[in-house]
Formats: sequence, structure tokens, C-alpha cells
Amino acid sequence: MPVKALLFDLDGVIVDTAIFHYQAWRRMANALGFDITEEFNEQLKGISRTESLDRILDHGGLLLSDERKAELATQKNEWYLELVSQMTPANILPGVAVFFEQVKAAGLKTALGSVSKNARLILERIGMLNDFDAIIDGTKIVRGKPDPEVFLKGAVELGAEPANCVVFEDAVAGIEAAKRGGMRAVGIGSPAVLAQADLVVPSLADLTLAEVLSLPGLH
Ligand code: B16
Ligand code: MG
Repeated sequence: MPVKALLFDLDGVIVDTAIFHYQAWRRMANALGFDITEEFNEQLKGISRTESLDRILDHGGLLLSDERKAELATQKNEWYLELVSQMTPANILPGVAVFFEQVKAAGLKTALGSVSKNARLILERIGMLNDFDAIIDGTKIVRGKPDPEVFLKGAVELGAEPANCVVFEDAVAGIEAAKRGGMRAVGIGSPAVLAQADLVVPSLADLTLAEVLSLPGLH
């Protein structure tokens, strides 16, 4: 039987640190003399740190040197990590533990597919570092989502063909990455936003493994 593999995005699927990213980016924007709204922050989900910074500076009408941008990205990350350091297993999103129990009982392989460079640290804080057979994060990829690199690398590490992989994602860019990689995609969030996904649920608490394995075309 071909290997079926499940690839999980981190932020927005296993935990939700979007509010931490927002607070840290907002602090940086305010220090530079402008503001960002929570609505604006929505479009940064699943987008890498450098790409997020470019979008924010563009929004504030600022053109800065690469050196200054590197300083700002480092400062933002320090502020973000202050918030992450307070995380515990209580920050794991509803439904994750039960879903992982089903996955393990079925003997399926799992990989993390996150563009975050802090993914390992977050997994450590929530006690899930050993729950994945492979971890692909922002330190292992050259191109962020919507490029499929992060998920294709995960499939290779698990020894699975893309056609036998299912990706769980909360971001439009992540769903696009999964589809471009030839994988099935389960959206976590709103069907109106994640329209490209094969199936959309509000959270992993609203999904069983059996429903995932019966997705059309998965063999
Ligand atoms: P970092 P994911 C992404 O994580 C977040 O959704 C996105 O908002 C963030 O900018 C990105 O990680 C980079 O994070 O600054 O920690 O490297 O959704 O791919 O797990
Ligand atoms: Mg995400």
C-alpha cells in the first residue's frame, strides 16, 4: 500500500500565535510612526518574516535599506519570542490531541510544514517536538508558501508521493502551496477564504481521520 502521509502547518492549525505576530509587528510599526490593523495582519498568515516585513513597510510607505530591514526583523522576532516563551501545552488548539491519537493509531506518518524559523521552539514549548516523523520549517526552505517546497520536502522525508499526502492549512498561501505540490488540502478556517481546499472545517475538533482518508482521489 502506498504511504499515506499527513503534513501539518503549525500556526493556525496546531497553535495560534497570529496575535503574537500582530502585537510584535504593530509595536515595530508604531515605533516607525504608523499603525497596522488586525485586518491587515490577516494577509500575513503563512507568509515568511521577510515577506511580511516588506508588506508592512510598503503599507507604511517606507523604503529602507536591507541592513535596516534586517535589524527590524530581528527586533520584531525578539518581541515575538517574549510572547512565545510564555506558551505551554494549554496553547495547543482544540481537537489536535484527539486527531493525533487517531493518526498514530492508524500508523500514518506525519510531518510539520511551517515557514516559521521558530517552529521547533514553539513545538518544544507545547510539548509536541516528538510528535512528528519529520519537521520542515523556515530554516530548511529557500522559498516560502505559496511555493510548494516546504510540503514537497516533507513528502520526501516521509518517503511518500505527493498524491498520497494530505496537507492541513489555515492560510490561503498554504492551501495554494499544497495544491501546487499535487497534494490534497484540508483548510482549517472559513470555506469562503480557503476556497481552493478539498475540504474545509473550522478546526481539527470538527474532523475525523476517516473523513480525511475518504477524500476523493486519495489512494
Ligand atoms: P517566523 P506557519 C508562519 O507560520 C506564520 O503563519 C506567519 O504569520 C509568520 O510570518 C511565519 O510563520 C514566519 O514566522 O517569524 O517565526 O519565522 O503558518 O507557516 O506555521
Ligand atoms: Mg498557518
